[in-house]
Amino acid sequence: MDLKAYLAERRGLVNRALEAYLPQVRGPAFRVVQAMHYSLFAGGKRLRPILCLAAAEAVGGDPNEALPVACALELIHTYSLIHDDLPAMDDDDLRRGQPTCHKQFDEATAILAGDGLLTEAFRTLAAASSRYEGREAALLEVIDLIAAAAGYEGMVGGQMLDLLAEGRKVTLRELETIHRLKTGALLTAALRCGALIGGGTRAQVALLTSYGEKFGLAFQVTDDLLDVEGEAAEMGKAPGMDEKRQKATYPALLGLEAAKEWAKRLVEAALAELEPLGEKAEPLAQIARYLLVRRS
Ligand code: GRG
Repeated sequence: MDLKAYLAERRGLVNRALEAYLPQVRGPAFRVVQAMHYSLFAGGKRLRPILCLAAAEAVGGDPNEALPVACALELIHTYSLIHDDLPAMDDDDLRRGQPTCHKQFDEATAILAGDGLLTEAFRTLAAASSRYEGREAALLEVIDLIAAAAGYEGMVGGQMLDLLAEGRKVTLRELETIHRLKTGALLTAALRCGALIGGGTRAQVALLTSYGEKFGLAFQVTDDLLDVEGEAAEMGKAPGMDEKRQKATYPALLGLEAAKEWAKRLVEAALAELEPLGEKAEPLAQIARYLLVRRS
């Protein structure tokens, strides 16, 4: 399997669907829609939607069926990046290789663009009900899971813990909790929801959820490693920001080599969860291995 071609094909599928779901830039409040478009189409790997589609595929479902759910996850992810970049949070100037939303527009517009994307995500899910006739219970479960993963028990809670940890020493356990919530919850939801909407059995959904939990942590460890070793041109943002802000990271807490070893062990553990799913889970296996060599 050619992973590069697979990712490019899936990114195209997701981008076309996102274009169709997002409202057109018009109307009296067009500026906020313009800002939503700007951040959504400023690049991005589309990792969460791709994982969602691949999870549906891994349980024998049709990935196209999972597109509305996949797109809702990307809308939420983009909102979180816009808000994370605001002066009140990380105060970043560059994201996905372009000026951040508040730099391109202004702070108030960026806040509203994030709010607009979050709201649109749930509208996209609600509008998908006609597509899932006879499977409304699965769709409701998906909506509940995504809300929990994005909200105070997930990403929003993780962001709060991260802000509260600034300027003090955190333990490895605390760091893991922050990342499990801040980044891991939405990644895990992508896999779980893809498996549910793909018609997976409870056992298959559980396997993909476990894969997601390990993948989520491995993703964060490799994100921390990229901040130390990555190149700005490839990452679309400046490296070295974690150290500058004295943020707790895996390389800072464990050392560079031990952090790399930890990422490898997490990827191996994620791969083990896929074994019972066989060939259909090959894309997910390759995406997990790719974490260890990613440059952005
Ligand atoms: C503001 C509610 C709120 C939450 C923000 C996700 C998040 C929480 C902040 C992002 C901060 C950050 C850089 C975390 C590291 C891991 C991460 C989420 C990286 C960005 O995700 P990618 O690499 O980005 O999938 P692209 O641009 O490819 O979509």
